[in-house]
Amino acid sequence: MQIDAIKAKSVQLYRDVVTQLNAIHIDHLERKWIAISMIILALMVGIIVIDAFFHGVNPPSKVETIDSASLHLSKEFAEENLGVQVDNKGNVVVRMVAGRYSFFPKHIDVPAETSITFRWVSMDVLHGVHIPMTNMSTMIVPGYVAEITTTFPKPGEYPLLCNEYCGLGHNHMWSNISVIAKEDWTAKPTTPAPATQGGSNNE
Ligand SMILES: [Cu+2]
Repeated sequence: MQIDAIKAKSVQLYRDVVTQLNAIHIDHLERKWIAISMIILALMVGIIVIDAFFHGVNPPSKVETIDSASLHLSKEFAEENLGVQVDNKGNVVVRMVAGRYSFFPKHIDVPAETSITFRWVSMDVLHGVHIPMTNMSTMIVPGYVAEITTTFPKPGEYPLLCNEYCGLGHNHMWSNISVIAKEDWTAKPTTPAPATQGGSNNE
């Protein structure tokens, strides 16, 4: 009985709103523009929803959290684990810490034409990292791990800049990356590896 009453009230309310809207004079052209704006809005929201659910486009951190205050005590981001490492599957992983006003370590060597996974954390405030001439750009939000996988197509020197204002020294916050030809790159193995007799040792 009560549900019927609510239903009847809602229908009446809907009718009232429609009647009132019809009573307002809206110019024909204006009506068209309202429709166009609504279509654009629906398109934008649709793109965001499709990207989020079907293409996996999510915030860069993927909600992997970390305590910024105790990074030096964490296993992964302790000082001795920073920089370039090759894991046991042969993937190149770079771990870097951003802090006012530098990236640590200050300089790294990576191979060209190789997929490299960067893992970033912030020790203090919000930072950003951008490597000009590449598609590498992400925010480094304190408390989260930002992960990006990229490939440098050719050897060279690449600057690495902070692109989120983080304080008075922000414009001095940069590092650089030397991208070395794949065959010349010698990585520090994570586990003692047998001595290699020349040639490529990063496969
Ligand atoms: Cu900055």
